[in-house]
Formats: sequence, structure tokens, C-alpha cells
Amino acid sequence: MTKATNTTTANRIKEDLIQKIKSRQARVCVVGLGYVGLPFAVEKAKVGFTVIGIDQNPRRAQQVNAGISYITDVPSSELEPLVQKGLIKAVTDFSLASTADVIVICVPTPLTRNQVPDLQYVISVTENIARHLRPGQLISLESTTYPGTTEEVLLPLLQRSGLKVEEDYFLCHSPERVDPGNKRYTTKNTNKVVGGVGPHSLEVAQAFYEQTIEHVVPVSSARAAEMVKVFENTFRAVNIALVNELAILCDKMGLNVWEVLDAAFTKPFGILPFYPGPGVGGHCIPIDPHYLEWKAREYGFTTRFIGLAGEINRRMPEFVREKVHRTLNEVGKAVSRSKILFIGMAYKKDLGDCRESPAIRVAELLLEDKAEVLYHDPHVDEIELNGRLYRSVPLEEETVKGVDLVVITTDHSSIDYRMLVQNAPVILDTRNATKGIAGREGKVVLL
Ligand code: SAJ
Repeated sequence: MTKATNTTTANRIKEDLIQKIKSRQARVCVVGLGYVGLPFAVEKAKVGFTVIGIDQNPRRAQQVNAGISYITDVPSSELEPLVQKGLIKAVTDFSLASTADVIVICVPTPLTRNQVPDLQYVISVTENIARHLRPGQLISLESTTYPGTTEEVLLPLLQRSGLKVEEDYFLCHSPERVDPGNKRYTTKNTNKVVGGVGPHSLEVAQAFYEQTIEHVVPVSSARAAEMVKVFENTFRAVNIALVNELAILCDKMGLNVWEVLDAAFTKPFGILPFYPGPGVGGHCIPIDPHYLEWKAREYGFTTRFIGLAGEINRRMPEFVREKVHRTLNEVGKAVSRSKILFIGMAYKKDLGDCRESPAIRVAELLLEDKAEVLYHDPHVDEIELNGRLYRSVPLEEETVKGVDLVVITTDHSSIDYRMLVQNAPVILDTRNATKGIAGREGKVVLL
């Protein structure tokens, strides 16, 4: 075929796909039905797209097909009717991938044990997609990753199909921006950045995302879109590390870091609120910046802020452990003969997610110091600490009175902090969750 024919064909393929997308006739495949993929699938189905979800976990597929949501931000009452109408179906294999016009990849991008990007899930999914790739498809990578992944890893795998990107199929990166538990900003109203491997891919991707997201932000390439997201999470990691370092310094100087920060954040411009804590959890902030750190080394560049922020944030559980020892010493008790009640095991408030949770790290360190540990977390029924299973205890006055120390590690909204302050012998509050509770003076030690 001559180039001209190719161009004509390519344009027709692109126009046909855009038409299918705009008429909502396009079939959407979401790979990875986690905290990103499931809300995304629901948003697309709500506007009329038929969505096939692919998840390697058969239990997740069963739950989705039964209309049962396992993601806090997706009520089953929203999922179930869409499944009933046949707008969402979950499977565990890729046999239906070729029936999809748009395939969105929302699988995890963790780190290996030695802090190196682990793209095994992205690679295995892309290899499966390549086996089912056909003309007229848009492939979008949403997983957070280093700049270059879409063009350097996905594209060569997809090219194995013999199809040509920008002519037969289209490829983009559109980073997920999900803040788990955020009721104000959802998949629908969070601005979405999109970058294509070429202008045709960008055009198709923009048309797709504009169907359900209020504001789509095009950038010049997939690499730029990848950089946007790792920068966003690096920005958070560095600023959290800054206030964590300040907390350690204020502790040494006998200053109340929470008072200092609250006053600093009264400045109406040029500052953004971040607060110290027992460390940084979740599957994003402790991990994503190291994707950029790793890639920068390829250019002979050391991203010192990222390394330093990670070091400070990872050190916070040790700092809390040391403060527990000091707090108990103040009342003449040794950790090794103390009973400590943890309030919260999840990595952040009002969620049950414990991935990379600093609360777990603190509890395990104190178990190593021979403390007796129990915990209450309304969102976490049971947890493994140093290889042993613990169950959340009911939060009762007798329990609180019966321990030597209460450590607040996650500031869940539903906790009765007043009861804690009234009944606990002493509290180490790493989240300032007892702020404004009468009688906390002399009872509550702040991070
Ligand atoms: N944390 C602090 N101090 C702060 C803010 C957070 O100690 O001032 C801690 C939290 O307790 C938690 C950890 O940092 O343990 C991460 O919290 P997070 O809310 O920054 O991170 P995620 O993983 O729940 O969600 C983030 C998104 N959060 C926000 O933008 C508020 C965003 O960075 C990403 O869209 C998302 O990860 C992602 O998927 O990348």
C-alpha cells in the first residue's frame, strides 16, 4: 500500500474510533480493578459505555459480577445496577481484549526489595494485550511510572503485533489521580492529564477521557504525562518529609510543631498545609518518587530531594518508637513491661488500607522491645504483626484504662477521642487527633 493509502486508512481508523467513543458505542476494557480501575470502570459505565474489567484475582471478578464493591470509594449500590444492566462484567483473562476499542491499564507499579521499579504487572498485561491487539484500538497506561515507560516498554511489546502505532492503533499515558477516601475529588471531577505517543494518539485519548472527566489536560508526549504524575507524588513526599524533619527538630527544641505549623499555615499565600506523622504509607507516596530517582540515574543525575525525603519519612517510625520510650519513662515505666494500645493501623484516616502503613512498623518495633501490643481500628479487623495475627479490640473505657499508654497512629474520624483523653493514663498522639479536646494538657504528648 502506498503511504497515501496508509494515511487515508489511518485517518479512517482514527475517525471511526473517535466516533465510537463519542457515541459511547466503544467497548472499554479496564485491566486491574483496584482503587483506580474499579471507580474508573463505574464512571465509564455510568455514561453508557460497556465495560469489561480484567483482574487476575478471581475473587475480585466474582465480587464485581455479584455487584459487590470492595473499594471504599465505590458503593455497591452504584456498582450493582450497572452489572445488572450488563454495562460492567469482570473476567480474569484476556480473551475478550480484542473486543474492546479502548483498553485502560490500571495495575500496580511497586518497587522491588532494593527500591527498583517493578514493572512485571505492566509488562505481563501489555504482552497479553499485544496478543489480542487489532486495528482501531486505544491503549492507555494509567499506572504511575517513570517517564519513558509507555514509549520504551509498552510500545516495543505492542509493536510485536506487527501493527503500527499512530496508524493502526493508538497509545497514551494518562496518570491516575485518585486520592483514596477523598469525597470532594473523584474520578469524575479530578483534572486528567493525557499524553500520546503521537498527535493521533493524543486526539483519540482526549476524546475518550472527555466523555467522563470535566477537564482533560493534554501535554506534548506520554513521557511528559508520566513526569507530571511522579512529580506530583514527589512534591508530596518532599513536603511531608520537610514537616517530619521539623517535628524532630521541634521535639529537640521543646517546641510544639503543631502550633508552629498551624500558625505558619495562616499565611494566605505561598504555603501549602502538610503535617507530620508516624511515617508515610500507601502504595504511592513511599514508592512513586523512587521511580523518578531510578530513571534519573540513567541520565547521570542524582535526585537528592527524593532520596532525602524517603530517608526522613522512613525514619519516622523509629522516632515514634523512641518517643514512646521517653513518654513511658516520664511516668516511671519501661516499654518491656508496658501494655500499649494503638489507635489505627491503616496508613491514613478513614480507610482500611494498611499497605506500607507506618503504624504497623511502629507496633512491630515496640513488639521487638517486648511491649505488650493491642490495637483498635474500626476499618481494620485483623492484621499481622511480626508474623502473628492480631484482631482489633473494641474501644471500651475498661480497655483504655487498663493499658499503660495509648498511641494514636491513624486519626480516623469515628474514634471517640474525648473518651480516650478521659480514660487513658497517657496518650502519644502522632496525628494531633486530640486537638481541641478538653483536658488533654498533661495527658497527651504530641509528636
Ligand atoms: N501524610 C502525612 N502528612 C501529610 C499528608 C500525608 O504524613 O501532610 C501521610 C499519610 O498519612 C499517608 C501518606 O502520607 O500515610 C500518603 O498520604 P497521601 O494522601 O499523600 O497519599 P495516598 O496514597 O492516599 O493518595 C495519594 C494522593 N493524595 C493526595 O493527593 C492528597 C495523590 O498523591 C495521588 O493521586 C495518589 O496518592 C496516587 O494514587 O498516586
